[in-house]
Amino acid sequence: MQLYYADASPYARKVRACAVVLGLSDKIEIIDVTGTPVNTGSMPVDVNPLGKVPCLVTDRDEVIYDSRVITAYLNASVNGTLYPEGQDKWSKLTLEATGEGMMDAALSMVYEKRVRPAEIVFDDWIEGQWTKIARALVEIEKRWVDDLSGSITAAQIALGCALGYLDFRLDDRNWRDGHKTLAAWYEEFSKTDAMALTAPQG
Ligand code: GSH
Repeated sequence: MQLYYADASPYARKVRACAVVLGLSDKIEIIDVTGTPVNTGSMPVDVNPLGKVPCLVTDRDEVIYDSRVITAYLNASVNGTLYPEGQDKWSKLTLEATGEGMMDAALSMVYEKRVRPAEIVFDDWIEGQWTKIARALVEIEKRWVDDLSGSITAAQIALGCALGYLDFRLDDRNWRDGHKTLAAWYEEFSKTDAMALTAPQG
């Protein structure tokens, strides 16, 4: 399989981290690409019309994109346990969506500063996106602490990669302030192979 990948992308990291847990790393060739919506660079526009990473080309030449679809595919391909069935299945999927929503908000903040010309940067937009992340941090500590223990799930990986991206691109926001429980979890979770082997190099 081939995975179109960008080192800084938290979504791409999520796929790779899931592959580590599933024992699939050796089966995936990483193709590093770069680009943005305004300069597509080497992004995989020929295989993904959205021009985004991650994007997986399977051994059967099927193209699969959107990180959640890819992680579900990889998990199914080896009967993995990243998506446990059970009463709290929907809650776990919602935690995964929350992690991804944090990535969406953070990436939107980063694009606003790095891609948009300085004279038309919209500060209220940036703050609005940060508010989403701030609310999510509060909610995760209220609702999902129990889901953060036990064997690794796609939801935990999504959250870990979202927090890792905050450290990588938005560390001045000090997300740990007021979130000791989450900070302590992340400290330990960062040491797992899934996270340690996929940390952005910068
Ligand atoms: N929902 C998508 C997923 O989960 O895979 C989001 C992927 C995404 O936005 N990736 C960014 C990207 O490819 C990199 S972090 N940006 C280029 C673009 O939007 O044109």
